[in-house]
Amino acid sequence: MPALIETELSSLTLYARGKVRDLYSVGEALLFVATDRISAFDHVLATGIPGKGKVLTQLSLFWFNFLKDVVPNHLITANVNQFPKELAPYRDELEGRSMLVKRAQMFPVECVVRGYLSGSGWKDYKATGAVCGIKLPAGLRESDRLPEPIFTPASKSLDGEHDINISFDDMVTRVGAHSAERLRDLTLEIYSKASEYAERRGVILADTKFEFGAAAEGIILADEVLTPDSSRFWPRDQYKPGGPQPSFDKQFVRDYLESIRWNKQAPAPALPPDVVARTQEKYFAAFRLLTGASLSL
Ligand code: Q0Z
Repeated sequence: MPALIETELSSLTLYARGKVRDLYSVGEALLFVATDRISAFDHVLATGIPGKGKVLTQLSLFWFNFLKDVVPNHLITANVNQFPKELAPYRDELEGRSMLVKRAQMFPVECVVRGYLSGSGWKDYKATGAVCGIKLPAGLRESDRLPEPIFTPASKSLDGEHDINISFDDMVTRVGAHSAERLRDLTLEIYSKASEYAERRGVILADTKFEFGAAAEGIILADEVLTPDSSRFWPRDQYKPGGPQPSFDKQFVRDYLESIRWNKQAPAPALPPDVVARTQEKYFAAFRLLTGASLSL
């Protein structure tokens, strides 16, 4: 199975290209395609991970279904047989890795929730004793579980690349108090339900990010949800607070890039076949652990 690095659905209008996802306009709807691209240290690598986009798509579909009684979502269908006729030429390329989704008016804020102290949250806490203005108890260590999950919104920087943590008051300024409160409450409710489930299945969901939009039916959950690209997944059986945790999916990639002492400047290097194979197996393992099903590609 070769990796799908880039889609080129030439009869469609490209709506947006992200680091690893491609989004096209299809009439009133959007076509969301997850490629096999992988990023590390903020760069897309020269090698893809075959099947990664399928794993992430199938995992998002699992969570959309798991959460459907908490919040409606943007999915129209992921069944290529139900896609509009204009997508027929691309059927084989799209199967398993794409979703036809409702166009929503996206809220200009990333809804981040943290159950554990890691990444920018840990940096912020070390410097200020707070994360996004939320005061936390003294004496917490890196990767510690928080007394309760916290909502730490972020906004896209102007280059669209990095997220910048903002306070809840900043979020209110951007989306209004009513929407800000509803998005916060939904984010915490989704995290609570999903993280409790994941932990029972051996995966700690340290933090994650949701994007919501407004549609005819009200607020809907959009984008991808609770995938290793939008979340920090840690293997529960290796959890050891007091330092950084190994990444469920990208640890072999990071270790390899450190071992070759890549300077983290473009161009990003390629990965050797064994790193690709072991990383691919981690994505399949995450899918099996969380859904109880094995993915056949
Ligand atoms: C998501 C993004 C991607 C690049 C726009 N249902 C929706 N309605 C309107 N807009 C979006 C969605 Cl999901 C939307 N993004 C993020 C996704 C590639 C950027 F696949 N941008």
